[in-house]
Amino acid sequence: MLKIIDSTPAVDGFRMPGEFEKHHGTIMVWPERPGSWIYGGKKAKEVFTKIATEIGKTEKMYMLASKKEYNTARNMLPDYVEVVEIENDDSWARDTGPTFVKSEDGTVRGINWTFNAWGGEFDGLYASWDKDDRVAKTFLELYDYECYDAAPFVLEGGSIHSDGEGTVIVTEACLLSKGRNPKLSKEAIEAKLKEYLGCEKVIWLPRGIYNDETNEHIDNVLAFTRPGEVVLAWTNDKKDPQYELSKSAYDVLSKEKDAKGRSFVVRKMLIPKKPVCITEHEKAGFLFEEGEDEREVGERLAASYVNFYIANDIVILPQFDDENDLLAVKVLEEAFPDRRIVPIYARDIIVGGGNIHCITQQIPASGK
Ligand code: KQY
Repeated sequence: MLKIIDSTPAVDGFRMPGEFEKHHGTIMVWPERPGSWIYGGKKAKEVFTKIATEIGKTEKMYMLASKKEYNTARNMLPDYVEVVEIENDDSWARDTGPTFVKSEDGTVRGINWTFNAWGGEFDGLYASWDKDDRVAKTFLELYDYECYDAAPFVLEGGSIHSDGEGTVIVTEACLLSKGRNPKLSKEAIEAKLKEYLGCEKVIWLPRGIYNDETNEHIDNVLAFTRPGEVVLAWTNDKKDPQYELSKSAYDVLSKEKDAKGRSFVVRKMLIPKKPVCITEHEKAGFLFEEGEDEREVGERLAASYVNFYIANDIVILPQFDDENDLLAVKVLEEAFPDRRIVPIYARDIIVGGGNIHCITQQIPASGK
């Protein structure tokens, strides 16, 4: 039975570690939804397999799959990936999986947030999300993690980044959007983040990545590479709609200090030079349900190299077959001198609306 802790992480001395801290493992969810993964998800399944295979070499890898897809996942994935049967509506483990917190003595617990498909009745992306909303608790129960239940507070893991040392960064565009917690003020939302993530300071960037259907999650525009150091999605093209969005983030970061009083080292990471847009062939491969947000030919996707995932020893970086691909590799090589950068072609993920960080969720290692 799932053990719900009747308290909050802050009161109990728990905090959300940085993603760059040691992991026990990673959770992913096998791609299946026809409104996200085109042509039966053939290519998506291949790229998810590639990512899980890489991560599984360096930490425990859990792949959640529906009963219907269990055998396909089992047959495609290496033996060292644990395939777990859990029903779901889609594959965004960052948003539907638990967020983990850790105490000084090394105990790890999970948080369950309410998930409403990025905006519920207001501007959510699909009409029914009840299976996704159960994923976090089901995983915590199966693997015996104690749970802080933050429901009915609505939040996705992609909308927060923690440095593990008291600072969390979010975007106003997402956390203050009408489809999340419209009855809560900015101050009340910030208080919730402090209570559940055990942080002392929340930094609000105004915006995220242009046309990001999550209402501009932080994890597509900015990531911590270590405490005090971030990478920021950037363009030098003043005519690009991303320019003002990135500039507003840069202006905040240039003036702000983190919870420990440090100014930020900001590494700019150019977005793909050529906008990544839906093709006719891609559009024809989707099967949308009633009430689901549909893609259009020519629609610009929120493609950003910042949506990378830090695993033990490696960083998995999305690539778009673009002239800026290699620049992104170089930025990460500088930011992570002790990790191997693993570039993976990720067009087959971004057509679903997110990227490598959005489909992964880290579980911190227990112990000191
Ligand atoms: O970016 C994410 N964290 C999720 C993207 C969801 C897209 C749904 N089509």
